[in-house]
Amino acid sequence: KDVTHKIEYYSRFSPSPMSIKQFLDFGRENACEKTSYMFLRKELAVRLANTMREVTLLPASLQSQPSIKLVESWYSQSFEELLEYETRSPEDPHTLNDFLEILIKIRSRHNDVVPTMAQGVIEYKEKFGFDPFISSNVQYFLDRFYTNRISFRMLINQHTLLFGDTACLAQPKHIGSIDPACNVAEVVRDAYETAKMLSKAPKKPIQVVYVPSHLFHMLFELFKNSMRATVELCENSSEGLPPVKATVTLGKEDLSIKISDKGGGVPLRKIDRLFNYMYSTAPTPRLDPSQTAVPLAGFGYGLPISRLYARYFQGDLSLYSIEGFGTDAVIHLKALSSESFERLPVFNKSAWRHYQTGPEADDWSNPSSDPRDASTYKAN
Ligand code: W6P
Repeated sequence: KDVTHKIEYYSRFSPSPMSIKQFLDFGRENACEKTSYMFLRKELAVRLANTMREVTLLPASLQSQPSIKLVESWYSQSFEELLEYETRSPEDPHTLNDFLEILIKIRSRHNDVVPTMAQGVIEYKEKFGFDPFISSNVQYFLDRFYTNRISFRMLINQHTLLFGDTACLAQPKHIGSIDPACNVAEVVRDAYETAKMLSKAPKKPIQVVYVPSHLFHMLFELFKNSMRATVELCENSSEGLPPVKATVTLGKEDLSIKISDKGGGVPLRKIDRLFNYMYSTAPTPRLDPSQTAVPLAGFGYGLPISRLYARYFQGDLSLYSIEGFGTDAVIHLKALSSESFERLPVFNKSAWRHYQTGPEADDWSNPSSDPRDASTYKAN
């Protein structure tokens, strides 16, 4: 009952929030273990007591679940252990080391608080079912309870990392658990790689019998085009560039590679021109000798020749563009080497005819022709 009185006493103090800057400034030069001890023995008790009082406000049907009771007992035990330091002087030669040890013990006692609370909620639901009123109480309570736990562990971690034996061993540039120059992209990559390892989908590499230099030629061309479109669309935008994404898929017949950009796309009418040798050479300012540097992508012969590489072994290269949005470029290759015969030009009658007649006469209506009004037609 003395403990209950102490919980009441400490719960009347409000927790003192610390800024990251304060954590940093305190931990940086000549961090004082005694100061940290004096602050923590009170602050940790205050934060524990505040949350323990809140547990007592939960509906009895929840509080009485065995797992919730178990968590409560951990909190009481830790609170009592902290109280032993109320009167211990920081000058006592054992105080600081004992305190360090008890913090580590408390931290590991509370390791499984989250799954155990979750178990308590399961126990409640098994007995009483789902109740929206209780659910909103639980939501409110657990948000606050877990926030308290995060803060409690933050304080313990700072103290143990700054003043423990293995201090400044792991990350010399860190201040406790704080990295003053936390590289966000690095953490993103690390999290991605770790998640990928965990979800061990049997991702064996997609393989094919092919000529890598041909594949590189096509992909390099498509990436250059996508990047140019993206950069040109977004050069005056304050936001970052939308990513160019690549998808590789192996089916029974085809190995397909899609390169997607959000570079604004090309109107359908102009897509054929991208593969047209004459069209794509026309406006190049060749007379300027100072322009020796190769442009990123000039829509030169890159695309038509890339398509030839794809078709050479019975594949293809297609563009699917959405004007105002972006472009998907797809390379289709034969998945089976037994299907990827060379596709070769043959000189024959059909070829000969191509040089005689030129483009095929159009047998579809043309919107720009004169309207074939009956009266005018007769007059001509
Ligand atoms: C574009 C134009 C283009 C050609 C080829 C590949 C991708 C893209 N994106 O905007």
